[in-house]
Amino acid sequence: MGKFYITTPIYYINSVPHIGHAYTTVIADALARWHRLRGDDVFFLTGLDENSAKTLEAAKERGFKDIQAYADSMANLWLSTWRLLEISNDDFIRTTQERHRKNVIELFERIRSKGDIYKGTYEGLYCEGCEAYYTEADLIDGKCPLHLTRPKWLKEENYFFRLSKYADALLKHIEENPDFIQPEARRNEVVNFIKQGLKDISVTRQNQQWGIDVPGEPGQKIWVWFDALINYLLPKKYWPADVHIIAKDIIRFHCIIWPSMLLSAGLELPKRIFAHGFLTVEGQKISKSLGNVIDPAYLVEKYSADVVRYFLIREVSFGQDGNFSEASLEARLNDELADILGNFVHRVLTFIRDRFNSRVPEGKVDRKLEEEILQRVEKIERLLLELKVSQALDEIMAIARRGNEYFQSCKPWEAIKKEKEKAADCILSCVNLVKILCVSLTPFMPEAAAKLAKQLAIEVKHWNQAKAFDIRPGHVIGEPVALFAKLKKAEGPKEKLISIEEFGKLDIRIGRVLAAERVPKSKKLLKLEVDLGREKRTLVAGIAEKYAPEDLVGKNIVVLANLEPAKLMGVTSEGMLLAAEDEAGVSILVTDRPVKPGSKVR
Ligand code: ME8
Repeated sequence: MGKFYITTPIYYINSVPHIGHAYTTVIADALARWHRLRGDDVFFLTGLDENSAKTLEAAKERGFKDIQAYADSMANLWLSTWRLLEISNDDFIRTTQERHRKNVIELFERIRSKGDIYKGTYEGLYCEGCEAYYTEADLIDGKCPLHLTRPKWLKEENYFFRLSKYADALLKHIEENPDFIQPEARRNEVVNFIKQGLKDISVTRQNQQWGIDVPGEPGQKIWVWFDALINYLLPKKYWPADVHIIAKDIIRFHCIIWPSMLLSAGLELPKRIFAHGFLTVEGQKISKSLGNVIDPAYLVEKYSADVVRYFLIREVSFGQDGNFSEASLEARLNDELADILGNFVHRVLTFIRDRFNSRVPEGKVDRKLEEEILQRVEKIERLLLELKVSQALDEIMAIARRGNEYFQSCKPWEAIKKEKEKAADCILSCVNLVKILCVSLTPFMPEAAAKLAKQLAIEVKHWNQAKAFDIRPGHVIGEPVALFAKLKKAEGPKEKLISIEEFGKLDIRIGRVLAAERVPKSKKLLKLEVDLGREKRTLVAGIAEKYAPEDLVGKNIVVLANLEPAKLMGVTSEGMLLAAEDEAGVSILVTDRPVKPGSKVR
């Protein structure tokens, strides 16, 4: 088998990972795992782009004096997110590492020695978000199309890279290698852009404090994109990359600048660059300011890594734009993973356990079904070679769907009563389908597939195991367990909401604390005497770890006044003080002016 070197972009560390990053990384991971399963010599590289001016800004914003310490903490966060998502990268590159700096300098010097780097003055519109110069024609209403901000006018003495020199060679390469840039729409976009003419680009920056120094000229830093792209050269023995997976936002850097740098340096070009679409969240662009950045770790904790991986790969046809919503994730979990896949597998395995004493029965395989399924597996293989991951997963699910239909049509639970052989034939074919599902799902949902392999009492070692009905009569299976728990259907909004009348049942009032003391022998409880307007009440509140009694006297607090009295450590509490709680502990609710005691809260 061959070598397979796959990469993701290296992500900026000014922000935390979100599902857009998870999308690219999960897809690259599934492909890497699939190639490993085929026996290929795989190298899967992901990492972080740390030398950006954005890193410096973000570190300062968060009060870090030591920028590297900030970068280290972000690297931990990104790495732990990838571990949670079962990402199986072979290395994790950080551009602040010395091994990367060395590679950058080496390539810079190599390109310089070819006469393709020269000194000049640059003046132009600069987008700080992209860290790139733009021409008027690139802008929409004078703004960067990606960041929707107005670029600044910048004039600097820089080093330039002779990008213009490579336009023809690049066009020729794209023409001769139709797979080089995918999908086709992106390829056309790149071709049109090159045909408009390429200008030389400045590849160093003046007056920056963070980044890689141009050798011998500490006043100049190497431009972050020139630096970042070189990360891909890290595993030298695996170069050229078989595929760079990126999204459409960074195609010009990857499909124009990067190949030109490589042409200049006399290195091979990557074999393929696949630019997928952009995900929105609930229909909106993912952005910090919109507050819709979903932490993949949260989703993993709630639904498991496999479910998140499945959803990300399955939801959007790879290459197209798509949308993320928790409701559609839950629908796919219930309707596909639990009802189709989980159901089929569980029915077959429990049938073997209950009716055949966990032993695969003697019988005849349905040759027609076998042929149909093996053709599907071939199709899956073809799709994966073409990077059509969502379609491949769809095809795998079609096998599960077919399995359910088959099981349903031969009704082994009835056949077993009169025609035991017919039931045995059906089950022998079905258990082979379960095995094929197990093998083919391994790259996509590694945990669920491992669980299933255990139930089948098989070891998944090679993709070829998906290409045969080789579970034979007599094979003893393990204990069946449900693979995916179905979520209870979320209650309709009417049932979840309460009416204003229901809210009105709560008698919430302002109380003024007259006296406070610790409840003896309790670390948590304080006893408060509270003026509620017409009456005085005793309240017991679990806030002693955060508040000293003297902090509270005179404060206007919020009290649920019509709560049944309750005895706490021997003291009767006649109502409840309201407080909020987060990781830092409790925080009592108070009014922002001395409202009259007894006032109602609505
Ligand atoms: O561009 N939908 O880093 P970055 C889908 N450091 N994918 C998304 C996405 C979304 N809404 N948002 C981000 C950089 N991505 C540079 C790369 S490489 C030499 C340097 C994914 O942190 C997608 O893969 O902005 C996109 O290309 C990448 O994150 C951009 O990551």
